Formats: sequence, structure tokens, C-alpha cells
Amino acid sequence: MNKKQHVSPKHPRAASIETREKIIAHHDSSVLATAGLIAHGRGEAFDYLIGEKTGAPAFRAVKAAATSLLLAKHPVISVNGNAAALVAEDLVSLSEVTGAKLEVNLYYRYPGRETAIRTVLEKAGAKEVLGIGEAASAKLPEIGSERRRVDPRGILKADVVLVPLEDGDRTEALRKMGKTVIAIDLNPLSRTAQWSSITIVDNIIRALPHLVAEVRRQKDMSRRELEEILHSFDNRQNLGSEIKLINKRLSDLAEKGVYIPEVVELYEHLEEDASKSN
Ligand code: PTJ
Repeated sequence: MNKKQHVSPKHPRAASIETREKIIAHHDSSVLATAGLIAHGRGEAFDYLIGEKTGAPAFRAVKAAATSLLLAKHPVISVNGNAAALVAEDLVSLSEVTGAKLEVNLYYRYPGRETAIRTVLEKAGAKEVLGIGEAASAKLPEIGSERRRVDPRGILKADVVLVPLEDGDRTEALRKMGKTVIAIDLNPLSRTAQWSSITIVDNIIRALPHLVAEVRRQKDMSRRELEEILHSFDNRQNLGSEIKLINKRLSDLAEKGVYIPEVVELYEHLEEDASKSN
């Protein structure tokens, strides 16, 4: 059991530390798998690379994802430990605005985790949660892990599945079954990001509110307008733009060396002092 640390709101990384505290607390209550802590750290590293903000390619993917969910006949939101820990309320809002079902689907289906996640979702307002216990009675082909267990009312019959923070195997299997897969993954190089139909390279904490807002914005659009949005989206190209964005950001940073304004100022003062003393 971990003791919650007090985080000063003045700390420059307060939001990031608060998120860590949340993740740790959910690990203590079995919502989060231990590997979920590692996955979170990997996500943080990629978030630094994209500048910890939603970039233009991610907004394009959010737009296409919203359209895809609105056009779907049987949309499903797959929920794992990290997603439930970080954005339970937003997942429920997304389910409400799109009519998508919420289904718990886990890599580490250890005793107690499914029900712990269901409790978190229900506390956030979910009326129905699929994929719990015997309800996950169907099996996806060619997957070695517990992720293969799905609910016949949910992922099995879904035409569009949103998979936040995945491991690539299931995304690959779902695509091979002809389903549209929307992923939210900070790593544009992950197998999930590469296999998905629409990849939102962004932190799930920022991406989900954008997605909910975008669905609301598109709700009154005609079917034709929606189909045009999907038609003009190219995931391969968009992933390329995402990698270029990281590349450019790193090149710019490499030029400057430091980017924190106070540190830049400090260097300028030191240079001034040095030139005065020469
Ligand atoms: O809850 P379970 O049992 O289903 O297990 C979930 C984990 C996350 C442990 C499992 O799916 C896993 O091992 O995932 P990976 O292979 O580590 O992939 C997780 C991906 O999510 C990585 O590419 C991370 O960069 C990315 N990621 C981590 N945090 C975030 C994120 N993407 C978006 N938002 C985040 N906050």
C-alpha cells in the first residue's frame, strides 16, 4: 500500500505528479495492472516528445474517430485498467453521446480486476458494463492473451471499437476480422498505432474530452458530410505527420539546447556577464 503524497499546486509538474498519484492509488485497488505503471511511464516519455499538447495530426484523428463512432452500427469502447484509472468520467460521457457500449477487456484478467473496473465506471455514471466474468464468453481468434475473451453483445459483434492504451495483438486481430479500430496511443510507433484504422497520438487525458466535444459538434451533420470526413482521412499519412511533428520538435530543441524560459534567461545573463568581464 502506498501513502499518498501531498503535491504542492506550485510545483511546475504538479499535474503530472497528481496523475501519477491517481495511477498509484488505482494500482493499490487492483484497477491498474502492475504493468500499467510501466505503460504509464512509457506514455509520459512520448508525451514529452510531442510537447504535452494535442497537435494538429491528433486533432485530425479525433475528428475522424468521432465520425466513425457516429456512423457505426455497433460501436464499443474497450476499457482496460489505465483507461478506467485516468478517464472513467470521459469514457462514460463518450458512451452516452455516441451510444457506444462500454466493455471491460483486460490483458491481465486477474481475479477482482474486472469488478474493480466496473465499480469505477459505475461510480462515473455507467449504467451497463459488458465483459465481466462469464459475460466475456466469446473468443477472438489468434490471440494468446486474456484479451481474446470478449462479450458477444459487445466487441464480438462491434463494427467500430475504440481501444485506448492497447497492446498490438488484439488490434491486429480486430482489423483482420474486418472491424474499424480507433486507438489512443502516445507512441506512434507502437504496433497498436500502426495496426489501427484511426490512431489518435495523444494523451488519453486530453484526447477523450476533445473526442466527446467533437462528437457533439458532428451530431447534426448529414450522413454525406460525415462520410466525406472519413473519406478524406488517411491514417498512414497522419501517422507520418505525427512522426514529422516529433522530428521537427526535436530538431528545434536541438538548436536551442534548452527551452525552459527561465533557463534561457539564465544563460543570457551568464553570457552578458561573461562579455562584460572580457
Ligand atoms: O489493464 P490491462 O490488464 O489490460 O493492461 C493494460 C496495459 C497498459 C498494461 C497493457 O495494455 C500494456 O502492456 O500496454 P503496452 O504494450 O505497454 O502499451 C501501452 C501504450 O499506451 C504505450 O504505447 C504507451 O506509450 C501508451 N500510453 C501510456 N499512457 C498513455 C498512453 N497513451 C495515451 N495516453 C496515456 N495516458
